Parts: sequence; structure tokens; C-alpha cells
Amino acid sequence: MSSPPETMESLILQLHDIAAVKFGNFKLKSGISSPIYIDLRLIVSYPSLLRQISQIIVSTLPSSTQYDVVCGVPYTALPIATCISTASNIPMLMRRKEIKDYGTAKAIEGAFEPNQVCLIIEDLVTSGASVLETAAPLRAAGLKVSDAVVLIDREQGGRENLAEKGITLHAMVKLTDMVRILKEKGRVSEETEKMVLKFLEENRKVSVPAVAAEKKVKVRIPYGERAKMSKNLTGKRLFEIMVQKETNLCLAADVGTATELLDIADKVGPEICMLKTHVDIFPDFTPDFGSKLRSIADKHNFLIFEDRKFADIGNTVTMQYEGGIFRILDWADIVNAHIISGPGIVDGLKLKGLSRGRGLLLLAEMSSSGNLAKGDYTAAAVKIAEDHSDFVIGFISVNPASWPCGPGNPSLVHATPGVQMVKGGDALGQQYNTPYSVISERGSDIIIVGRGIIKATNPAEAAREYRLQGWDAYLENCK
Ligand code: S5P
Repeated sequence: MSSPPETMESLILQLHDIAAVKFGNFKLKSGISSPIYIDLRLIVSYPSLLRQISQIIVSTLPSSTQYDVVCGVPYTALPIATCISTASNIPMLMRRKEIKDYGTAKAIEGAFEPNQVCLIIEDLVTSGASVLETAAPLRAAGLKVSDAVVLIDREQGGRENLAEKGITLHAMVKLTDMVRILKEKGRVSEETEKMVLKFLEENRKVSVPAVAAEKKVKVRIPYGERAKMSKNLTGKRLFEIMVQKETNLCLAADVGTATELLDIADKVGPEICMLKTHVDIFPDFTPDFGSKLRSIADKHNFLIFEDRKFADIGNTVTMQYEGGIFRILDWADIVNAHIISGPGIVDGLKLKGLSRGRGLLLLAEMSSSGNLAKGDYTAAAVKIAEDHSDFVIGFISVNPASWPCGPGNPSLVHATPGVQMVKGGDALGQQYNTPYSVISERGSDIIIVGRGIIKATNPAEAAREYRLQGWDAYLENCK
């Protein structure tokens, strides 16, 4: 159902009256100069116009479009979504742009059930990046997103980019139609119209995400080739699994009990290349834990990484690795170590692990605020890894692209914790970056996600969304 042409015309003229649409020479966020500028933030000052927009925008949807909840892309579309929600009595959700003080899956505010369908509402679409930024946490929370409705489509690739991600774009008005109407009504000259049309023609395709594109890591050697370079069997297998399963996702399975861990490992197994444990947090640990987890890992083809963070002298860590009640060496493919005690720790762990085909990650950086792993410390980790590349398979790192040597030796892998769908942190110093930022901008290889998945209503669904995000970001760098 679409609205009568005169309603649409009147709305476009009103937008021009309040200077929400301007003509001139404007520098856009992406750096390019545009002869047209649209600022729809102004509409909050014109309640009657806001009401009209909210009514018309919904009427552009085909009557077959079903949805249970609506969510506006922050911030400009929030008032539009609110009006639609109150007028049509359909509940609304809000997406946080940042997570503050807690690390649960609270990227989405409001009440909802998994598998409910959420309609995304946006004011203006160029590449579609901001709609996708909102769709990702909604999907990770278990909601279905198949349609987005927008006030103005700039016709610069947004429709196609969204379609690629399974979202149909419905636009109240296309930019070319808007300019044509303004010309017909004597608001702009023919010359201006031509200039705008020429600009749109020359900027037909703005890729996603247009702004971040220049920040991404320039060239990435595909994981498959790096598998061949790795000198360690486990390092090699990790890269191979990533390619076979098209995943660079590691689950940080910090659940309350061993029973819960085995349960989530089986559910999330198909989505991950690696599962990270903290075995010492389980009150119900039993000696057969390792073999049970091993058989799930074999079933779903992922590696087991015990996040033991060894930190002692070489001699002590040999015993901690092999002995005690946990017997980590028997079941964990990968462990990690701080290098605070010097290279002897690697020698100690290698003594036990190398002949069993195990691998080691060194903590070169940490995700928590105020941590001391930076500068010379990080450089020392790189040097120790190079000297032991038969056993060290890579690093726990946060921003390898910013290191003086860059991500460095391609046979070594980078795994990054502190990942959620939106930036933010928890109350105890954890800091989060998005999958795209970690893989594409920061040059890491693996996203380690804990609470973003385990606290989600449907962890398997959330893991799938993280996998897709992480993998897309990797492919983006391979182009
Ligand atoms: O610097 C680090 C290193 C690690 S291994 N920061 C981290 O957060 N980790 C681990 O990653 C941490 O122990 C936890 O298991 C996981 C992050 O979990 P989340 O719930 O914050 O995603």
C-alpha cells in the first residue's frame, strides 16, 4: 500500500521548508563532496511533520510484510520508530550504540521473544552500513530481521548491500524522485537537479562500511595458505579448520558448570574453530571431563584451548601443565602463557607439549583497561614466539595491526578477546570491540567471544551471527 502522490509531495516540500534537504557543496563523512545534504535530525522540532512521516513510512510497506516489533537505527530514526510503535501499538526495541558497565547481551533493550520478527526503521540509507550495524545485534539476540523501511534511499548501493544480507529495503522516497519533485515545484533549478543526478550516477555504489574501508588491514594472506606455513601441527590444524568450517570464531565458554560447558559445546560446536575453557571454575569437574569434551570437539571439528594463562618459571609450569587434578596436557590442544617470567616458561611448556603435538599462544596484549602488556612487553612476546615457532602458534592480541612490526609472521595466529556486537565494557575493566573492528581494522585472525554468546537467549543462533560477522570481515580483507 503506498500513499497518494500529493501526500508525498507535500511531505517533501515540508522537508525542504525546514531545511532538512539542502543544496550546495557539502563534504560528507566519507570525504566526498556532495551537492545535496540531508539532515533529518531536524524533524523532532516539527511534531506534525514527524507524525506524518511516521504514518507514511509504514504505508510504504507491502501489506504482506509481517513484524512483531520495530527497532529504530540510533539516533535519528528513534523518534520515528517511537511514533510508529505508539500509533500502531507494536512494541519497540532499542539498540544500544555502546554497552556500559556490563558485558551481558544487553545490546538490545526491551522485551522480546526469540524468533520474533523485527522491522528496522531508518531515516536515510546510503550504503546500508548503519542498518546492518543494527541488524547484527538484533539477530545475535535471536530476532529475525528481513525488512527495513527507510524515509529516503540515496540509491547508492544500500538496497543491494542489504539484499546480500537477507534484508529487503523499502523506501518511502528515492533521492532522484525527491529532487525531481523539488524541481517540478520550482524549489530547485534544472541545473541543480542535473548536478545531483550526475553526482548520484558517479557515486552509484558505496561499499559497506564506507568509512571504515580505508582503516582495514591492507592485504591478508588467506588462512589456507598460512596453514601451509605453520611449523606446528596444532597451528596448522587450526588454520585448516577455519577454512573448512568458514569460521574464525572461538567461544569463551565461561559457564557455571562442566555439565553446562559440555552442553553448550555441543550446541555451538558447528559454528566455531576453537572452544576456550577455564577449567578451574567448575565445581563439578571430574577426571573424565577432558575425554567428554574431546569427543564433542572431534564430532564438530574444533580445537580445545584451555585459557590457563601460565605465568611461573619453566620448571613449575611443566608440573602445572601435566599434573594436578586437571591434567590439562591430556585434553587441551592449546594453552596460553604470560611471558612475565621470560622465555623459560615456553621451554618448560614445550618440554611437555611439543611431543604431544600441542600448541601455545603467548599473551602479547590484553583486553582489560589499564593492563601493562604493551610496547616493549608486546615486542618481547613477538621475539619469544619467533624463537619458538615450532611450539608457539600465535598470540592473544588486541590490535596487532598497530604493532611496529604489524601482525608479523603469517604462520602465527592472532586471537582477540573482548568482542561483542557493540563497543563498550563491563564493570570490571573488560573492553569490547566489534568483530569487524577486531578482524578487519585491527588485523586479528580469531574473535574470542564469551558473554556475547553464552548470555544470549539462543547461544547457537548468536554464535552463528558472530561467525558470519567475523568471516565477512576476513573476506573483506582478502579482496
Ligand atoms: O586479555 C584477555 C585475555 C583473555 S584470554 N582478555 C580476556 O577477556 N580473555 C578471556 O576472554 C577472559 O578470560 C574470558 O574468558 C574471555 C572474554 O570473555 P567475555 O565474556 O568478556 O567475552
